[in-house]
Amino acid sequence: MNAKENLSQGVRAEAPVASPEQKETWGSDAIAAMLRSLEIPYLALNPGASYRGLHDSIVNYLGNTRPQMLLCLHEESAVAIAHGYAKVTDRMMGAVVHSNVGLMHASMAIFNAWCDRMPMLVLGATGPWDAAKRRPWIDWIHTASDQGALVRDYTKWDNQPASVPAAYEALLRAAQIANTAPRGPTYINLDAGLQEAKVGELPRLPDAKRHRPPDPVRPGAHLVEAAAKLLSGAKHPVILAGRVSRSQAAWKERVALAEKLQARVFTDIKLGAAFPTDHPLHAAPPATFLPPDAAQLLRGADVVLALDWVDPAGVLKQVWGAEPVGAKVIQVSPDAHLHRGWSMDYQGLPPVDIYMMCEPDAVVPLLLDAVKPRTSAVTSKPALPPNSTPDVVSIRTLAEALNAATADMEICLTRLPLGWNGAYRDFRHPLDYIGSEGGGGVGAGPGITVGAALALKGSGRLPVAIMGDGDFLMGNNALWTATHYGIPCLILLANNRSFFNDELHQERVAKERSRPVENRWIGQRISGPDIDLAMMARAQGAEGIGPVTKVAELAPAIQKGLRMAQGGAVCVVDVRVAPGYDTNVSSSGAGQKR
Ligand SMILES: Cc1ncc(C[n+]2csc(CCOP(=O)(O)OP(=O)(O)O)c2C)c(N)n1
Ligand SMILES: [Mg+2]
Repeated sequence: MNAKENLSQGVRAEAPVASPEQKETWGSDAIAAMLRSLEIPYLALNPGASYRGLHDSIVNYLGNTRPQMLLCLHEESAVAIAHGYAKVTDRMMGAVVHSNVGLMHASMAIFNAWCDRMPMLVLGATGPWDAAKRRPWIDWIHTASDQGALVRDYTKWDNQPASVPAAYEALLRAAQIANTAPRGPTYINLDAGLQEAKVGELPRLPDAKRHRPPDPVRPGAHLVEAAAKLLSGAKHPVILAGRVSRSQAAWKERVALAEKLQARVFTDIKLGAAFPTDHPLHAAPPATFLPPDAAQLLRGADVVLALDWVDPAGVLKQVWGAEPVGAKVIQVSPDAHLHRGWSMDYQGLPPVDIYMMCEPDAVVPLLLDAVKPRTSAVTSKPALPPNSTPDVVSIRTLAEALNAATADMEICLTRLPLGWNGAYRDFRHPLDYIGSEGGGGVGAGPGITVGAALALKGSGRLPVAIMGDGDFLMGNNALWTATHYGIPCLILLANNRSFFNDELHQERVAKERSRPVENRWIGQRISGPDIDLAMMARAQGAEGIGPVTKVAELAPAIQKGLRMAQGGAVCVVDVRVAPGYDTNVSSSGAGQKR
């Protein structure tokens, strides 16, 4: 499917009655017109008086279309929805949040999008900057000097324009910067005074086409040549396939490059699918941390091509420890363009022999042309051992039931729980899986799922999330936005009734200190009472199935959920899984946390 074409599919509209013809326009009308010129398809928002001017302009000046508003019950959902939308389409939509308080609610989701390098336009507002125009009390508490400072360390750019022409330019620049790799959120703070000022005739709009993001940067020919030489002469080349687009053409080029080089390919469960996991060259199931056998395999590499891998230094350290890295490293990543001082999400500094500060999608075709084919017999990889407890409802039995039920269906996994083992299901298409939230902020799952489902609506590919109960409980009010606007999706809850990841941490600490491991559940378990998660879904107009407690109930429940979602419903299945992980989600050693 082409998610870009899907914009025309639309979602349920909230159509305003027509406004009378008016000569007069207001500042916020001009801002709304600029948003339309920028082809922002949707604005996910939670309302507030600080942007009542813009709100009116979207409804009454633009007729609530292009962009269309999507009402959200929490700012964190609004931003997570924009995040999920970008993950599927590689395109930006908007989120609007109210003054300082809305921005505070939004901040974790903005951080997630930042770490995930996903573009979005976050619009905010402030009580009139002109103190003489402020209403008593409320406009004062909702006005902050330098509001952008709240999110400056995890946005690419922010601005508070003081006039309509300045707002035009700010929006153009924000869109251009957000959509230039490495992509990320930008924030524009719209002064209530500016929004509500009469501006007479609409000030002439600049031509958005003349402010588009630049073409992808290509590496110098000498770098391509040098990299191709290294790769072609390698005995054991390895590709670390990291942040890449959802383009199917780029996917095919990566496969062709790996095949031409007979290179082993690693992928990362934190990121969207980057390479077919059932391909003989795919080295090991995608994981949060490299499993020991995969690290062993990587140790045999003499040339490593890192395609915007999230943490190349970390992986190399895992493999070579304190020794010098034994392979030549070709780094393909524009990421350092946004490395700054506050957040360490830039990870360790990898040793690099050839550095192309470009996006993988721009480099892979050049390398594909330049490398010489290698022949090499690739050994087969170990299969997952059979499920030793098929009679227990676990994440694995859930995965097996889902796989059986979707054998002939195109689905998009929009969320995976922490305990997921990358071998549970193969990815064969860039939209088979869109990756994690990026910033480790729990609660992103529901919003990202709804945003992804918005982008996938009408595409024939069904959004399916498998989600922890903790993640669901923190962000589940995003469901209402999905039911309200008719955005179908299926959420399967891997409900272990616990913030279980952290039970494991308490267990590690207890062992380290020779204290009772039995106490690991205290302050972690979400039971007594058990929360009826299916009812939380039904309360928001979604279908709620479960709790499913027996293996025999699992397949019918999943089939029913799939049918309902295919029929247009938002459906949640509460699957009570046994606590336990089949994968390493915390790396090793003391001081590790997630
Ligand atoms: C906003 C936020 N709060 C707390 C954490 C710490 N944390 C990491 S995983 C986790 C548990 C998530 O629970 P759930 O989604 O049910 O998955 P489970 O651990 O049970 O597999 C918590 C609380 C976090 N990463 N983000
Ligand atoms: Mg849990």
